[in-house]
Amino acid sequence: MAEIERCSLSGDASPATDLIRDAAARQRSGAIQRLRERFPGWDPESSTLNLGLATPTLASTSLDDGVLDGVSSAIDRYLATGDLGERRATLVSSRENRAHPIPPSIGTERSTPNAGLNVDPFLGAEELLAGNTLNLNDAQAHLGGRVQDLCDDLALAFVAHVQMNVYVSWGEAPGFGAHWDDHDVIVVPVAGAKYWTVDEPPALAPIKDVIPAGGTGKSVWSGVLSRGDALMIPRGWPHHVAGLGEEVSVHLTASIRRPTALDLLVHLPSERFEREFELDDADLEHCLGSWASILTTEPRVGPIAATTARLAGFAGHRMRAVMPGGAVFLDERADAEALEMATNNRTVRIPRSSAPALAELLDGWRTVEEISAATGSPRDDVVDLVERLGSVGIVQLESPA
Ligand SMILES: O=C(O)CCC(=O)C(=O)O
Repeated sequence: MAEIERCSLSGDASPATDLIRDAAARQRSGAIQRLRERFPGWDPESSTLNLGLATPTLASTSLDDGVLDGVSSAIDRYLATGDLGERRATLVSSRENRAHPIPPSIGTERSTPNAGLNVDPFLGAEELLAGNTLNLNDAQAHLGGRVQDLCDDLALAFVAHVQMNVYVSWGEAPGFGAHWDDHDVIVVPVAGAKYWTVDEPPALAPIKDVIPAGGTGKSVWSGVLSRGDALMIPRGWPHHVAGLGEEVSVHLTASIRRPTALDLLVHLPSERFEREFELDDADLEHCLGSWASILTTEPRVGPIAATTARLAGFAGHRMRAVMPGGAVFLDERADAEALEMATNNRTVRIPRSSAPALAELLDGWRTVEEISAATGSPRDDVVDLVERLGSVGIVQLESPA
């Protein structure tokens, strides 16, 4: 997105921006509540408030809600049939504890002109049995709607970029060895068990390439994780993993990338660096808003479903709007008729009279008819709003059964 002028989180104190801001805050609270239910024993709210220095937390996952059902076979199918680019999938060598692109020796490229690289199942199995680890990054779109829901809730709760990474290994595979990540991590085992050790962090809020990458040897937690457990490892806490016994082990890692001060400063307009450098509240609000406005979630439906829904005037379709960055307003572009928001890395103009309808869409799944009845907005205005929000990628749609 081109550099945008001033972002505001509070809006212009009009009824329209107040309504949207409050609905976005409720959307975030709803996500925090759902996370509490999915991970009993973990308090996402206190985690979202700290700067990544809370201690690791062991929680459980409520498996009966089906989040992990079918995930193992979805991973397998993706490895064998997906188009695995260099950063999408890696092979972590047990000798070097380092990730490499999938080597041509285990990749299959079908003989069609546009074929992409996949992992050959039998040759991949040989690598696993030799103690190497297969890793898939940013895999959430392939793991089913429940995993995507989890990613969306984490993104909303933490106001952060969230992606789901996958690790598959066999036996005593050592994976990456001791290392720390510059993002928060939630480990969710899917199959098999692994022994995890977490160390004290090497420094307060360590920065990559400044603080050494390995462990500190001062273990604060260790134990076996298997399906039904979840381990929250804050940014900067070194961890290492060892497989157990003769079984295939699969775990998901939600990586939650909250902004550091450096990430935020990147959003400061360049002319602010030319004057005597002193940040005021408006600068900070702009940096936070601009960071939040580039957060995205994965689309749920493609152009076929969107076209079908539009042709039907959305009749009977349930939909909701998801703004992972919350409400970010561009007050300088607003006028008496409309306000402008920055979301999902784009900007969208919204008639002020549509603010109640947007609040409904942020509050949960609704049909156009329900929104129209609840807000008194004419049906055509609600459809116009859905089209506007859809064109910036924040509408999730469910087709009628
Ligand atoms: O299993 C591995 O190889 C490393 C896993 C890891 O570090 C993680 O999930 O964050």
